[in-house]
Amino acid sequence: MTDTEIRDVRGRRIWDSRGRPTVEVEIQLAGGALGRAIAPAGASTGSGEAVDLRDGDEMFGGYDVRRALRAVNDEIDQALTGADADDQAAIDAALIQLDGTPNKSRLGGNALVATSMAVAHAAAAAEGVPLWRRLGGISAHTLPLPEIQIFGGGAHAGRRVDVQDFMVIAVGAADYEEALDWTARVYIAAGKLMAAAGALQGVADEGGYWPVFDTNEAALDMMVRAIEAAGLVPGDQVAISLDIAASEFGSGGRYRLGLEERALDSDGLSEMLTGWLDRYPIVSVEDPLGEDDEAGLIAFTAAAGDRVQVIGDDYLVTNADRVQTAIEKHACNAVLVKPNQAGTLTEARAAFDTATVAGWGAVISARSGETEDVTIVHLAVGWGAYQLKVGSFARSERMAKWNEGLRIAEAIGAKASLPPPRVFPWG
Ligand code: 2PG
Ligand code: MG
Repeated sequence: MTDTEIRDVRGRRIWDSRGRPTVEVEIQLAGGALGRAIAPAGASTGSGEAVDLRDGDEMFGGYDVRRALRAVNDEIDQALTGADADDQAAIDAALIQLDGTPNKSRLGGNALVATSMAVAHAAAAAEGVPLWRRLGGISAHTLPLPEIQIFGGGAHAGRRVDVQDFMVIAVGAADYEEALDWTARVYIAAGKLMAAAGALQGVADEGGYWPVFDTNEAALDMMVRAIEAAGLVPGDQVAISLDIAASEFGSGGRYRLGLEERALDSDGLSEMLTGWLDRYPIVSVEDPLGEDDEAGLIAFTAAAGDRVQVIGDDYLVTNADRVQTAIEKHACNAVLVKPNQAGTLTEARAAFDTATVAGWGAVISARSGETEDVTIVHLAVGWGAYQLKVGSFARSERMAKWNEGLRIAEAIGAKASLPPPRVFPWG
């Protein structure tokens, strides 16, 4: 028996940032080490994602997770007890095989991802190091560039505006700490400008201001004003990043902007977005077209991929095979990596590696339903990911992650650095 042999797998029901039940898993190792992780939950999910197992009955709008917890405490506990937590790949392969479905629907992507991440934490604890250090080794020193939401829209704000995330990236910041300082200044400035306009109405699901705007583009104007009001230079110091989440307002190449009462075809939406690229300091656009509109994604990437990062989220769903296909088809030039879209850390890592080996960008990302779990920050540093997306600069389920990055930067010390500027060569 080794110290890293799994002694016990325990699931418990806890609550996420939307007040919905979610799965927490604790892994106890023979040597006494403990690992714990919590499953997040998306709202604008891609159809190819690993599926959360929800009870679907009258409790909590069908969102209860008693069945997923039973899976953890019965089948998963039995299968993993005695296995070696040191071998993440073998653990994840066992979880995938035990579930037996292509989309993790039998045991639940929520049960699987919480287990997979808890195993990683337990193995790190057994080694006596934080997870980022276990994954990245002693040479890990790169902090991810934060992508931080200022206005939340789409499915996270009752579709008040169509575009889902209006974010900033502090492209000119000298280090991680300064990137957060600058973002805090922009966030505060945006709140003051919204208040002055009589448009401050609280925040959306990820902590960005509620988007009280007449058009989607008006939010972009406000972003630029907020960056300037914070005393920063739009584009040079702080750039704009968007998640259009187009699958939420269109399918089959037909899109409907509810706010502006406009219908667009794929070319029309592409043209609208490239027009924004001409007029605003935008460095990154996620899901510009719907997940089923591959031709549209290819056309957009051909038109704009040399001056902006084009991220696939709903379209790629953290799946290495899909990333490989998209690389061959030039359908994007970056991937969003959400561990719970894949269901296990090994699969998420494969999607990340497939992208980065091809020279693509890769953004490790939280979900709109989150908790105090900070695993993704450790993955970003440990895997050497250049970017991290966590929602806004408010609400503790978001701040827990940004703050964990500060602790990791401090632990790395003088060698801690942001990625080289070539992340956004067009910035
Ligand atoms: C996204 C995420 C995070 P959700 O679309 O990128 O903003 O949203 O977790 O609801 O899928
Ligand atoms: Mg997205």
